[in-house]
Amino acid sequence: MKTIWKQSLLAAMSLVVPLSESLAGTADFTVQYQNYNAAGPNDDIIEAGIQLRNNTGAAIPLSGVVVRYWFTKNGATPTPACWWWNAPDCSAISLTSGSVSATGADQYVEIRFNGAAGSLAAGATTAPIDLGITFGGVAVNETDDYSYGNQTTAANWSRITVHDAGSAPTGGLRGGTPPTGGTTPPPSVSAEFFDDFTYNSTADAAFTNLWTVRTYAGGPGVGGATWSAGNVSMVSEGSNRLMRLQASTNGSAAGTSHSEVISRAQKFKFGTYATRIKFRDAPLSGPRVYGDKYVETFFALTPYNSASYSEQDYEYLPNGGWGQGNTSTMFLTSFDKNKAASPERKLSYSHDGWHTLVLHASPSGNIYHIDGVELANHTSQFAPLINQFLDFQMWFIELGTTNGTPRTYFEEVDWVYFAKDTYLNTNAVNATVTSLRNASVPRKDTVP
Ligand SMILES: [Ca+2]
Ligand SMILES: [Ca+2]
Ligand SMILES: [Ca+2]
Repeated sequence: MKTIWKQSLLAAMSLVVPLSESLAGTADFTVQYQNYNAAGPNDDIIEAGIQLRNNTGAAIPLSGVVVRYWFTKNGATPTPACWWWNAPDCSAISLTSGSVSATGADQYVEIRFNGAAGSLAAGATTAPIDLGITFGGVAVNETDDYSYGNQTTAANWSRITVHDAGSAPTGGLRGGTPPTGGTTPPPSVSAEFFDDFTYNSTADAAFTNLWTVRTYAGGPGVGGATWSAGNVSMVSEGSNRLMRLQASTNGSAAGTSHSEVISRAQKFKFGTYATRIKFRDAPLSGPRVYGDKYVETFFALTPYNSASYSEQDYEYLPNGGWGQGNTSTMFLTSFDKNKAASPERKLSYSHDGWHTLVLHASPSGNIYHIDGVELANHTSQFAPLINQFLDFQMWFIELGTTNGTPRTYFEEVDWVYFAKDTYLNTNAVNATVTSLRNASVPRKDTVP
């Protein structure tokens, strides 16, 4: 997803806005609303016609934003549905519900868009989305709902709001005014793992207590390559510390080294897996040789020979590979117990730079997010069956063998986080990391 940056604001805000917050405009969108059920404010149906207008000068991918409708459920159980949309249709929309504590709202329904919804052109307005919320035959009061209005033709309406995808309920504002007067209950995390990689070096006992740097030979990747402990280091970026993984080659297998950092503990199964990671397209040193097909990764997996195998991968190939030519490609892949791969999901564009990866692994499957946007959803066939390791790797699929100049590629990791049996969105993960840092917690492990 490309965020629509406001360059003038970016310079002014970059010193004060946490990375997790949207730097896009809070008035990028105007919502237009009409009440399709205005005649029934006390029945068991809410039916809203919702349109989004793009106020900016650039097209905005709808998959990068969500719409929230705020209401009180009056003790009933709401069920949201997209009843009608003609651009393209309801299959491009999914709906979720969430709880809040605010004036006029104890619930919201979130409209999400997938890639089929496309982009909304500068100045354009979507066709009306017919949002239905039913209450199982229980009559509820709509007039106490924050987003309620009784107009029967479309009019600008600030009480239905637009936010960055993945944002906290009232966060990441892109249009409208969310309700106030209460706080959003954060999901309560019973057990968590966090490492800010604040170490002096990989020799620190605190590091080696949690992580193993691989030195044994073998797959994946180029046969004959070594896995070098020297390819993992701790570096500074301002006052922040990062873990750096490198992979080097001179075009020959004997001159090739990989790197891997894997958690000592195999205890991560269902929950939120997250990391802030800097993928790099350019080498740390030497030439960028497109014949070098290499992988920058974050993933979770069981021992390879387990009968209850599972693996969930973020695999970024800056120089392409695996049939992608030289095109920078991110693969999001899960493997089941028979090592069968999930349907191919690839993102054919550069991921150079910082990204926040959030994976939800649950009994119903694995959902992959990058920077708050859901980008892959693999079914229960691929859910973990047993506890897994956390893992970072850099390795070559194949080499540019005609170039003998030594070169080194790299990725850097700011932090890694896991919440057991709890599913935090990207903003909630970022808020959790911020609060751990504010409490001067460089690492934490309460996962049993
Ligand atoms: Ca109604
Ligand atoms: Ca109500
Ligand atoms: Ca860090």
